[in-house]
Amino acid sequence: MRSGFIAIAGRPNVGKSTLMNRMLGEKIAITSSKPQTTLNRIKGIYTDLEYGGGEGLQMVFLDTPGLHKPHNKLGSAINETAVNTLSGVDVILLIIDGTLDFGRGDEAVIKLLQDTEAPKILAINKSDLIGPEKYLELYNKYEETGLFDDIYGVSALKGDNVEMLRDRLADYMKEGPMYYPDDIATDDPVRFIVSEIIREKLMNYLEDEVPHGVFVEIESFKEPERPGAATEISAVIYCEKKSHKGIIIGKGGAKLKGVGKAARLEIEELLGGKVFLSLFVKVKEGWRDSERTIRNWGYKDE
Ligand SMILES: Nc1nc2c(ncn2[C@@H]2O[C@H](COP(=O)(O)OP(=O)(O)OP(=O)(O)O)[C@@H](O)[C@H]2O)c(=O)[nH]1
Ligand SMILES: [Mg+2]
Repeated sequence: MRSGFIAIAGRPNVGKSTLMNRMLGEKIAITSSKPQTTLNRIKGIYTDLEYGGGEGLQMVFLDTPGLHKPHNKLGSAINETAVNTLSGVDVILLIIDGTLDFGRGDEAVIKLLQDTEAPKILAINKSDLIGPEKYLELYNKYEETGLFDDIYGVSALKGDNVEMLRDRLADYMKEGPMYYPDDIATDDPVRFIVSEIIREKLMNYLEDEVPHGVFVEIESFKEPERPGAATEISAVIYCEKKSHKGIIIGKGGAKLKGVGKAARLEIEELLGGKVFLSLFVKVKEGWRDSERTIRNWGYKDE
């Protein structure tokens, strides 16, 4: 068996989670068009028992929060999670957004990578949106750094070159154990995945500052009492301000209903059965700057 760990790193919103999901062929990490969607380290497991004529392959992907200049304690904590993930892996996959020009944020990421030991591969993502000139410009810029063993242009959204990239990453896997059973794509607990699905819908349906100050806590999770009955889930959505609570609930409760329905449909798919989902909204003033809350809610990498 060949196995190992791959850290997926890069600035916010470049498509890290989309690319991980695409490499796994399954949705594990939530995604949105807004930066700072991923707030924890999310594990995605790819197993191919047929690999190498039956030798077998297991690649453990670690999707990380986007590297950025933090503006609050939550930001610092998630940055730390991302940076910590870069050590101890077999290979680092840096992802950049091909539609953006190289800037100071990218410079900072390169500096950070210079201090890491693992070999590195670069993926220039969103290639579906750019022409060859833009691609070449970025390619040359990153090639110059001498940091990367290989550079690929990919589209996580369309799937272009993604398999090729995954095959290349497999080269870095070493003779080793099968870390996880071959039939699971993540070992994140169901409760966590459910809370993430709800948070994803909030990220998608809300605007401006509101979605970034949202935390979802699963209050209760009751398995169906008999076959065919619904799983009963109740969750609390915490937001940072009273005014945000109103926005989340919406006129006559319409917004929250929409979020609830979209989340329920996806949770039903995940669990393979009916779900009864109740959502409540509470305010926790300025929690993103509370060290204690961030720790309690599992955003601090210990
Ligand atoms: N056109 C296009 N859009 C993409 C591609 N990959 C990702 N996106 C979009 O880019 C946005 C961000 O994707 P995510 O996967 O959430 O990005 P991320 O890097 O995980 O972001 P954070 O978790 O916030 O750090 C989403 O709207 C995706 O649909 C791509 O190859 N092409
Ligand atoms: Mg992400």
